[in-house]
Amino acid sequence: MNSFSAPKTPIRVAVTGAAGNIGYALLFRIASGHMFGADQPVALNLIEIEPGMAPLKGVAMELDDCAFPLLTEVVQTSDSSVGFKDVDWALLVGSVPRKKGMERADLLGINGKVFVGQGKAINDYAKPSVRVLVVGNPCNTNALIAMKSAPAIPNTQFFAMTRLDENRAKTQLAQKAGVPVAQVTELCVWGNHSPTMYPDFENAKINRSKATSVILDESWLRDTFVPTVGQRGKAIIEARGASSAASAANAVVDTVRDLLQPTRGDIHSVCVISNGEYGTPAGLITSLPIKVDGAGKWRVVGDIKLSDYAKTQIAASNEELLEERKVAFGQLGLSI
Ligand code: NAX
Repeated sequence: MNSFSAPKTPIRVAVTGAAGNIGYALLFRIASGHMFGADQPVALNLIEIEPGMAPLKGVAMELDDCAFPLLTEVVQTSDSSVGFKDVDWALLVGSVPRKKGMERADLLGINGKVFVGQGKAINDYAKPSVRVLVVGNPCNTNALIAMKSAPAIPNTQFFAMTRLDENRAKTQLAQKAGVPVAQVTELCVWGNHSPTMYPDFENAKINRSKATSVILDESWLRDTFVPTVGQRGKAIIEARGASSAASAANAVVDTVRDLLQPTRGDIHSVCVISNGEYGTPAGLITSLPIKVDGAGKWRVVGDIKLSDYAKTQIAASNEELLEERKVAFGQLGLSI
């Protein structure tokens, strides 16, 4: 007897900033099945601003030339109403970088406008079940602005990325302890994706034991590890002459994949809407420890014990997010 299974419907993924550095490292991994699985077809909606359309054409040609069996369609557009049409996922990677002479407040306002527009387009054209992951910086506040601009989409479907920070932190601990990185688990990065983020080494595990019982040098943990993780992006720029791209794209793949499958034996750092968990200000999109259940629903892990030191670090990072929100919302005329 023959058994036939119907071909799966493609997952449609919008990627903004698709011709940029992260886009170039990300698209090929989505199209080859690393994000959604080896039997899941995907369609890509690549979104760029006008100056990015010519290089985007080249990227699309390279996607063609890979002959990916899972890739069913590639849309190239600078029109958000086309780019976000019927998408299941919106990966918002593109944003305007800070230029010489630009104040932080200017950057928040400029990017804020972009994310208002993209949020509205997602609201109007994407599937109601769309999930939105913001990578473009300042990613927490950009995600919050997109969420506010998309009232028809549940707040729980908006995320910003701190997985790169989690991955960086895990490797730092693994190298210090001299163990393979897979042995480092339960390491949550809390707060803002900025140098103020707090990688919680006190609750992290190394080979299922407390990391602090394996790495006994507390001053290294506080004074070297924490700032090294916070400043890693800067260190990459100094070494490479360009910002993290492949590792950022890898973290996008990790984030989406781990939001789609039940979490086993670990927790993950994702910036999600806060309901006041662990004293974080409700209504912010801030990095929290999450797990996904068998039905694909995420929740904030509720039983983590934070020391006074950790609480102070997390509060300072969230204070920065409150300030970002105040400045950006003020400029955009959004209400909290
Ligand atoms: P690039 O400057 O290489 O690429 C950005 C691309 O976005 C460009 O092609 C540009 O034309 C496009 N773009 C700008 N505005 C757009 C808009 N309104 N709509 C669509 N496309 C638009 O930057 P890249 O290295 O790819 O980094 C992208 C963003 O990721 C930056 O904001 C960067 O700061 C941020 N990062 C975030 C990380 C995180 O962990 N959350 C880590 C890596 C990275 O620093």
